[in-house]
Amino acid sequence: MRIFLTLFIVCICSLAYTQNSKPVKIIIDTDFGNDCDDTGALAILHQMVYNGEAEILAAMYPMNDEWGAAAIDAVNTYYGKPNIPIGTYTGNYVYKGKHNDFYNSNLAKNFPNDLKTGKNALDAVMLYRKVLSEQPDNSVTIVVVGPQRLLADLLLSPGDQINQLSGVELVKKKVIKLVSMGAEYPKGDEWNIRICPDGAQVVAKQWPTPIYYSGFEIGKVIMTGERLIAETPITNPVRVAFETNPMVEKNKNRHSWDETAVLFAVRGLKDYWTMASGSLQILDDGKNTWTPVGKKHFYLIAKKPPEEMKKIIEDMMVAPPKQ
Ligand SMILES: [Ca+2]
Ligand SMILES: [Ca+2]
Repeated sequence: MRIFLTLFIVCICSLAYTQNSKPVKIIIDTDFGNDCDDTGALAILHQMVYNGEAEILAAMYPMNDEWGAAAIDAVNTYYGKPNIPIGTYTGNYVYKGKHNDFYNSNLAKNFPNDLKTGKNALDAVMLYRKVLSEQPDNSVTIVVVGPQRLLADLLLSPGDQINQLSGVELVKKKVIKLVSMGAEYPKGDEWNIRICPDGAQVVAKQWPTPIYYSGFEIGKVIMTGERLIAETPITNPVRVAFETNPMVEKNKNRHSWDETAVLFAVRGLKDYWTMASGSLQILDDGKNTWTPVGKKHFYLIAKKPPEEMKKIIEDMMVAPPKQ
Protein backbone atom coordinates (compact mmCIF):
# COMPACT_ATOMS: atom_id res chain seq x y z
CA MET A 1 0.00 0.00 0.00
CA ARG A 2 2.78 2.31 1.00
CA ILE A 3 4.67 1.60 -2.27
CA PHE A 4 1.54 2.31 -4.31
CA LEU A 5 0.99 5.51 -2.41
CA THR A 6 4.60 6.58 -3.00
CA LEU A 7 4.32 5.69 -6.70
CA PHE A 8 1.06 7.60 -6.93
CA ILE A 9 2.64 10.70 -5.38
CA VAL A 10 5.68 10.44 -7.67
CA CYS A 11 3.37 10.17 -10.72
CA ILE A 12 1.29 13.17 -9.64
CA CYS A 13 4.42 15.23 -8.96
CA SER A 14 6.03 14.37 -12.29
CA LEU A 15 2.75 15.13 -14.10
CA ALA A 16 2.61 18.51 -12.41
CA TYR A 17 6.24 19.08 -13.30
CA THR A 18 5.66 18.19 -16.97
CA GLN A 19 2.66 20.50 -17.16
CA ASN A 20 4.48 23.34 -15.48
CA SER A 21 7.57 22.94 -17.63
CA LYS A 22 5.67 23.12 -20.94
CA PRO A 23 6.02 26.56 -22.52
CA VAL A 24 2.79 28.57 -22.39
CA LYS A 25 1.54 29.17 -25.94
CA ILE A 26 0.91 32.90 -26.21
CA ILE A 27 -0.82 35.21 -28.65
CA ILE A 28 -0.14 38.82 -27.62
CA ASP A 29 -2.63 41.53 -28.67
CA THR A 30 -0.91 44.89 -28.15
CA ASP A 31 -1.65 48.55 -28.98
CA PHE A 32 2.01 49.53 -29.47
CA GLY A 33 2.83 53.18 -30.11
CA ASN A 34 0.94 55.26 -27.56
CA ASP A 35 2.12 54.11 -24.16
CA CYS A 36 5.50 52.35 -23.92
CA ASP A 37 4.59 49.59 -21.44
CA ASP A 38 3.53 47.54 -24.48
CA THR A 39 7.20 47.35 -25.54
CA GLY A 40 8.25 46.40 -22.01
CA ALA A 41 5.63 43.65 -22.02
CA LEU A 42 6.90 42.24 -25.31
CA ALA A 43 10.50 42.45 -24.04
CA ILE A 44 9.81 40.38 -20.92
CA LEU A 45 7.77 37.93 -22.99
CA HIS A 46 10.83 37.31 -25.18
CA GLN A 47 12.95 36.68 -22.07
CA MET A 48 10.39 34.15 -20.83
CA VAL A 49 10.61 32.47 -24.27
CA TYR A 50 14.39 32.17 -23.80
CA ASN A 51 13.72 30.64 -20.35
CA GLY A 52 11.51 27.97 -21.90
CA GLU A 53 8.47 29.36 -20.07
CA ALA A 54 6.59 30.64 -23.15
CA GLU A 55 6.20 30.35 -26.90
CA ILE A 56 4.94 33.28 -29.00
CA LEU A 57 2.49 32.01 -31.64
CA ALA A 58 1.61 35.43 -33.05
CA ALA A 59 1.30 39.12 -32.25
CA MET A 60 -1.75 41.24 -33.08
CA TYR A 61 -2.08 45.00 -33.52
CA PRO A 62 -5.63 46.30 -32.91
CA MET A 63 -5.30 49.92 -34.12
CA ASN A 64 -6.03 51.20 -37.61
CA ASP A 65 -2.70 52.73 -38.61
CA GLU A 66 0.11 51.32 -40.68
CA TRP A 67 3.05 51.51 -38.24
CA GLY A 68 2.16 49.34 -35.25
CA ALA A 69 2.63 45.94 -36.87
CA ALA A 70 6.06 46.90 -38.25
CA ALA A 71 7.13 48.37 -34.87
CA ILE A 72 6.17 45.06 -33.20
CA ASP A 73 8.20 43.26 -35.88
CA ALA A 74 11.18 45.51 -35.05
CA VAL A 75 11.09 44.44 -31.38
CA ASN A 76 10.66 40.77 -32.32
CA THR A 77 13.57 41.10 -34.76
CA TYR A 78 15.76 42.69 -32.04
CA TYR A 79 15.08 39.63 -29.90
CA GLY A 80 16.05 37.29 -32.73
CA LYS A 81 12.51 36.26 -33.71
CA PRO A 82 11.89 38.06 -37.05
CA ASN A 83 9.37 35.51 -38.31
CA ILE A 84 6.66 35.63 -35.65
CA PRO A 85 3.41 36.16 -37.59
CA ILE A 86 1.88 39.60 -37.04
CA GLY A 87 -1.72 40.59 -37.71
CA THR A 88 -3.08 44.11 -37.98
CA TYR A 89 -6.57 45.58 -37.72
CA THR A 90 -8.11 46.24 -41.12
CA GLY A 91 -11.56 47.51 -40.07
CA ASN A 92 -12.76 51.07 -39.62
CA TYR A 93 -13.80 51.23 -35.97
CA VAL A 94 -13.41 54.73 -34.53
CA TYR A 95 -11.74 54.41 -31.12
CA LYS A 96 -12.99 56.69 -28.35
CA GLY A 97 -9.51 58.02 -27.54
CA LYS A 98 -6.46 59.25 -29.47
CA HIS A 99 -3.77 56.71 -30.29
CA ASN A 100 -0.52 58.68 -30.63
CA ASP A 101 2.42 57.63 -32.78
CA PHE A 102 4.99 58.23 -30.02
CA TYR A 103 7.38 55.57 -31.33
CA ASN A 104 5.76 53.27 -33.90
CA SER A 105 6.89 54.97 -37.12
CA ASN A 106 10.35 55.53 -35.60
CA LEU A 107 10.75 51.83 -34.77
CA ALA A 108 9.23 50.76 -38.11
CA LYS A 109 11.52 53.00 -40.18
CA ASN A 110 14.76 52.99 -38.18
CA PHE A 111 15.09 49.53 -36.66
CA PRO A 112 15.59 46.31 -38.62
CA ASN A 113 12.35 44.58 -39.60
CA ASP A 114 11.13 43.06 -42.83
CA LEU A 115 7.47 44.05 -42.49
CA LYS A 116 8.27 47.77 -42.97
CA THR A 117 4.58 48.76 -42.88
CA GLY A 118 1.36 47.29 -41.58
CA LYS A 119 0.19 47.17 -45.19
CA ASN A 120 2.35 44.04 -45.43
CA ALA A 121 0.82 42.48 -42.31
CA LEU A 122 -1.95 39.88 -42.28
CA ASP A 123 -5.52 40.69 -41.30
CA ALA A 124 -5.56 40.11 -37.55
CA VAL A 125 -8.91 38.32 -37.23
CA MET A 126 -7.96 35.99 -40.09
CA LEU A 127 -4.58 35.34 -38.43
CA TYR A 128 -6.28 34.65 -35.09
CA ARG A 129 -8.51 32.07 -36.82
CA LYS A 130 -5.58 30.48 -38.67
CA VAL A 131 -3.24 30.26 -35.66
CA LEU A 132 -5.94 28.92 -33.34
CA SER A 133 -6.97 26.32 -35.93
CA GLU A 134 -3.40 24.98 -36.08
CA GLN A 135 -3.02 24.53 -32.30
CA PRO A 136 -4.02 21.62 -30.04
CA ASP A 137 -7.34 21.95 -28.20
CA ASN A 138 -7.36 23.94 -24.94
CA SER A 139 -3.76 25.03 -25.39
CA VAL A 140 -3.60 28.74 -26.27
CA THR A 141 -3.34 31.68 -23.87
CA ILE A 142 -4.29 35.07 -25.31
CA VAL A 143 -3.01 38.17 -23.54
CA VAL A 144 -4.59 41.46 -24.55
CA VAL A 145 -2.86 44.65 -23.39
CA GLY A 146 -4.81 47.11 -25.51
CA PRO A 147 -8.46 47.56 -26.53
CA GLN A 148 -10.50 44.43 -27.22
CA ARG A 149 -11.72 45.23 -30.73
CA LEU A 150 -9.96 42.28 -32.38
CA LEU A 151 -11.12 39.81 -29.73
CA ALA A 152 -14.73 40.96 -30.15
CA ASP A 153 -14.42 40.67 -33.94
CA LEU A 154 -12.89 37.21 -33.53
CA LEU A 155 -15.82 36.09 -31.36
CA LEU A 156 -18.31 37.50 -33.88
CA SER A 157 -16.54 35.95 -36.92
CA PRO A 158 -18.44 33.27 -38.85
CA GLY A 159 -17.04 29.94 -40.02
CA ASP A 160 -14.94 30.30 -43.16
CA GLN A 161 -12.49 28.44 -45.41
CA ILE A 162 -9.87 28.43 -42.62
CA ASN A 163 -12.19 26.73 -40.12
CA GLN A 164 -15.89 25.96 -40.25
CA LEU A 165 -16.31 26.84 -36.55
CA SER A 166 -17.68 30.24 -35.54
CA GLY A 167 -15.38 32.52 -33.58
CA VAL A 168 -16.97 31.61 -30.24
CA GLU A 169 -16.75 27.88 -31.04
CA LEU A 170 -13.14 28.16 -32.19
CA VAL A 171 -12.08 30.06 -29.06
CA LYS A 172 -13.95 27.59 -26.84
CA LYS A 173 -12.10 24.69 -28.50
CA LYS A 174 -8.56 26.09 -28.67
CA VAL A 175 -8.12 28.73 -25.96
CA ILE A 176 -7.43 27.85 -22.36
CA LYS A 177 -7.47 31.35 -20.90
CA LEU A 178 -7.66 35.04 -21.74
CA VAL A 179 -5.60 37.53 -19.75
CA SER A 180 -6.54 41.18 -20.07
CA MET A 181 -4.92 44.37 -18.88
CA GLY A 182 -8.27 46.01 -18.45
CA ALA A 183 -10.65 47.85 -16.11
CA GLU A 184 -10.14 48.74 -12.44
CA TYR A 185 -11.34 46.79 -9.41
CA PRO A 186 -13.82 46.70 -7.88
CA LYS A 187 -14.90 49.61 -10.06
CA GLY A 188 -13.33 52.21 -12.31
CA ASP A 189 -12.86 53.79 -15.71
CA GLU A 190 -9.79 52.42 -17.49
CA TRP A 191 -8.33 53.40 -20.90
CA ASN A 192 -8.24 50.01 -22.70
CA ILE A 193 -11.92 49.47 -21.93
CA ARG A 194 -12.99 53.10 -22.37
CA ILE A 195 -11.64 53.50 -25.92
CA CYS A 196 -13.60 50.46 -27.16
CA PRO A 197 -16.35 49.75 -24.61
CA ASP A 198 -18.57 47.83 -27.04
CA GLY A 199 -15.69 45.45 -27.86
CA ALA A 200 -14.93 44.86 -24.17
CA GLN A 201 -18.65 44.26 -23.51
CA VAL A 202 -18.80 41.56 -26.20
CA VAL A 203 -15.70 39.90 -24.71
CA ALA A 204 -16.91 40.09 -21.08
CA LYS A 205 -20.30 38.64 -22.03
CA GLN A 206 -19.46 36.08 -24.73
CA TRP A 207 -15.87 34.90 -24.19
CA PRO A 208 -16.19 31.16 -23.51
CA THR A 209 -13.10 30.59 -21.28
CA PRO A 210 -12.14 32.14 -17.93
CA ILE A 211 -10.86 35.72 -18.20
CA TYR A 212 -8.19 37.00 -15.82
CA TYR A 213 -7.99 40.78 -15.53
CA SER A 214 -4.91 42.65 -14.40
CA GLY A 215 -6.54 45.90 -13.35
CA PHE A 216 -5.34 49.49 -13.51
CA GLU A 217 -4.34 49.36 -9.83
CA ILE A 218 -1.95 46.40 -10.32
CA GLY A 219 0.47 47.98 -12.80
CA LYS A 220 0.04 51.52 -11.49
CA VAL A 221 2.23 51.02 -8.41
CA ILE A 222 5.10 49.22 -10.21
CA MET A 223 7.35 51.76 -11.92
CA THR A 224 9.81 50.32 -14.47
CA GLY A 225 12.01 51.44 -17.35
CA GLU A 226 14.81 53.58 -15.88
CA ARG A 227 17.40 50.81 -16.17
CA LEU A 228 16.84 50.51 -19.94
CA ILE A 229 18.91 53.63 -20.54
CA ALA A 230 21.73 52.74 -18.14
CA GLU A 231 22.00 49.09 -19.10
CA THR A 232 20.94 48.60 -22.72
CA PRO A 233 22.29 49.95 -26.04
CA ILE A 234 20.71 52.59 -28.27
CA THR A 235 20.04 49.84 -30.79
CA ASN A 236 17.39 48.50 -28.37
CA PRO A 237 13.96 49.58 -29.70
CA VAL A 238 12.41 49.08 -26.24
CA ARG A 239 14.88 51.56 -24.75
CA VAL A 240 14.04 54.04 -27.50
CA ALA A 241 10.29 53.62 -26.93
CA PHE A 242 10.76 54.53 -23.26
CA GLU A 243 13.36 57.22 -23.88
CA THR A 244 11.21 59.13 -26.37
CA ASN A 245 7.80 58.64 -24.73
CA PRO A 246 6.34 61.89 -23.35
CA MET A 247 4.33 60.00 -20.73
CA VAL A 248 7.34 58.61 -18.84
CA GLU A 249 8.59 60.26 -15.66
CA LYS A 250 11.84 62.29 -15.71
CA ASN A 251 13.80 59.18 -14.70
CA LYS A 252 12.13 57.32 -17.61
CA ASN A 253 9.96 55.10 -15.47
CA ARG A 254 6.44 54.17 -16.47
CA HIS A 255 3.62 52.19 -14.83
CA SER A 256 3.86 48.43 -15.53
CA TRP A 257 0.31 47.81 -16.67
CA ASP A 258 1.07 45.61 -19.66
CA GLU A 259 4.12 43.87 -18.18
CA THR A 260 2.09 42.57 -15.22
CA ALA A 261 -0.56 41.09 -17.53
CA VAL A 262 2.08 39.27 -19.60
CA LEU A 263 3.86 38.08 -16.46
CA PHE A 264 0.62 36.58 -15.13
CA ALA A 265 -0.25 35.07 -18.53
CA VAL A 266 2.98 33.06 -18.49
CA ARG A 267 3.69 32.41 -14.81
CA GLY A 268 0.26 32.45 -13.17
CA LEU A 269 -0.18 33.73 -9.62
CA LYS A 270 3.17 32.54 -8.14
CA ASP A 271 3.72 34.49 -4.93
CA TYR A 272 3.11 37.73 -6.85
CA TRP A 273 -0.68 37.90 -6.57
CA THR A 274 -3.86 36.39 -5.26
CA MET A 275 -7.17 36.77 -7.08
CA ALA A 276 -10.89 37.32 -6.64
CA SER A 277 -13.60 35.62 -8.71
CA GLY A 278 -16.87 37.06 -9.93
CA SER A 279 -18.26 38.88 -12.90
CA LEU A 280 -17.18 42.11 -14.62
CA GLN A 281 -19.83 44.50 -15.93
CA ILE A 282 -18.91 47.12 -18.50
CA LEU A 283 -21.19 50.11 -18.99
CA ASP A 284 -21.75 51.73 -22.38
CA ASP A 285 -19.33 54.57 -21.55
CA GLY A 286 -16.59 52.12 -20.55
CA LYS A 287 -16.89 52.47 -16.79
CA ASN A 288 -16.86 49.14 -14.99
CA THR A 289 -18.35 47.53 -11.91
CA TRP A 290 -17.83 44.10 -10.36
CA THR A 291 -20.18 41.50 -8.88
CA PRO A 292 -18.42 38.98 -6.60
CA VAL A 293 -20.55 36.05 -7.77
CA GLY A 294 -19.53 33.23 -10.15
CA LYS A 295 -16.29 31.83 -11.57
CA LYS A 296 -16.31 33.44 -15.01
CA HIS A 297 -13.99 36.37 -14.39
CA PHE A 298 -11.07 36.92 -12.04
CA TYR A 299 -9.04 39.96 -11.08
CA LEU A 300 -5.56 40.05 -9.62
CA ILE A 301 -4.84 41.33 -6.12
CA ALA A 302 -1.30 42.47 -5.33
CA LYS A 303 0.67 40.35 -2.87
CA LYS A 304 4.40 40.98 -3.40
CA PRO A 305 5.63 44.52 -2.62
CA PRO A 306 5.92 46.80 -5.71
CA GLU A 307 9.71 47.17 -5.31
CA GLU A 308 10.16 43.40 -5.58
CA MET A 309 7.85 43.23 -8.60
CA LYS A 310 9.86 46.07 -10.18
CA LYS A 311 13.04 44.04 -9.88
CA ILE A 312 11.49 40.90 -11.39
CA ILE A 313 10.12 42.85 -14.37
CA GLU A 314 13.10 45.16 -14.94
CA ASP A 315 15.66 42.35 -14.75
CA MET A 316 13.90 40.89 -17.79
CA MET A 317 13.34 44.25 -19.51
CA VAL A 318 17.08 44.94 -19.60
CA ALA A 319 18.32 41.40 -20.31
CA PRO A 320 20.00 41.21 -23.72
CA PRO A 321 18.71 39.32 -26.76
CA LYS A 322 19.98 35.77 -27.22
CA GLN A 323 20.89 34.39 -30.61
CA1 LIG B 1 9.31 39.96 -39.73
CA1 LIG C 1 -1.12 48.75 -24.10
